[in-house]
Amino acid sequence: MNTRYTTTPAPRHGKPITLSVVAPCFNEEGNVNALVDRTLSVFDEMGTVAEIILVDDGSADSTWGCITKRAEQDERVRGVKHGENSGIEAAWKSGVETSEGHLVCLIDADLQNRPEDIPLLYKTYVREVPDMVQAVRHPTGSPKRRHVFSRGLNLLLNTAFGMKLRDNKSGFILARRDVLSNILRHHYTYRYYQSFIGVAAGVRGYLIAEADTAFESRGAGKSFLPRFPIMVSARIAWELAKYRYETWSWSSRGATGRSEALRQSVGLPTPTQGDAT
Ligand SMILES: Nc1nc2c(ncn2[C@@H]2O[C@H](COP(=O)(O)OP(=O)(O)O)[C@@H](O)[C@H]2O)c(=O)[nH]1
Ligand SMILES: [Mg+2]
Repeated sequence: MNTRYTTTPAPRHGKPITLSVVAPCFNEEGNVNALVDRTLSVFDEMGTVAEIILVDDGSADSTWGCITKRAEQDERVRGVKHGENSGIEAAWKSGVETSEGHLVCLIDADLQNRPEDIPLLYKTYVREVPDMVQAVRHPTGSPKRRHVFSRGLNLLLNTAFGMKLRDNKSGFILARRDVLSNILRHHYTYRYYQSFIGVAAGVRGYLIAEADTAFESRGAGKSFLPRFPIMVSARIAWELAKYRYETWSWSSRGATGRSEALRQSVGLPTPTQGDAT
C-alpha cells in the first residue's frame, strides 16, 4: 500500500483512458473549480476518454474539500492527497503514478496555463510524434522581473546542458506516461527539480516538440516564489550544478538514436518533419 498519499476512488466505467491531466495544487481553493470546469469542457470538445487528477500537496486551505466535492460529482475527476507539503515534483510523481492515461499532461492549477491549450499540445503530439511536447509560455501579464529571471535561468540551463529549448522550465507538458515517469527519476535530492524538467528529458535523449501558448496571470491566490527570488536562485544554481554532475556521462548518448529506439519499441512511426531539439 502507498503511504505517501491517498486517492479518491478510481472510475468504474472500465474504458481505457487516453489522456490524464495532472495538476499539483497548493492552496488553490480559489482556482480548483474553474480549472475543473474548463478542463472538463475541453475533454468534451476533444471527445476523448480523459481524466483530471488534482494533487493536493498538504494545502492549509479548503483545496481538498473542493477536490473531493468535484470527484464525487464527476468520475473524470480524481483527487490525490499528500499528508504534508512535499513540493511540485512530488505532486507530479503521485499524479503520474495514479494516472491511467496512455498520455499525461502536466498543468499548473493556478490557471496561468490555459486548459483550452491542452488540445494544442495534443495536436502537436499527434502531428510530430515526439516523446514529449513542452509548452513555450508567452506571458500576458506576469511581472517583468520574474520574466527576466526566468529567461536568464532558461539560458543558463540550455548552456549547461547543450540544448536549445525555448522554455525549458515550462511545466505545461504532454508526454507518454512512461516517458514522464522516467524523467521524474533521479539519484540525488532536489528541491526545485521542476526547473530541470526540460533538460531532464533532453539528457535522456528524448525528442521534444515545442508549442506556443499564452501564460496568463494567476487566477486567484499567490505564487510560492517570492518577488525577489534571490535565495531560490542560489538554490537552483547549486542544484543545477548537482544535476549536471549527476547526468554528466549521459551527454554522450545520441538523442535521435535513443528516441528512435523508443519509438520502435512502442510501434510509433518515424516522423517526416519535426521540431527535434
Ligand atoms: N504540489 C505542490 N504544488 C505547488 C507547490 N507550490 C506551488 N504549487 C503548484 O504549482 C503550480 C505553480 O506554482 P506557482 O506558485 O504558481 O508558481 P509560479 O507559477 O512559478 O509562480 C501551481 O499549480 C501551484 O498550486 C508545492 O509546494 N507543492
Ligand atoms: Mg503560477
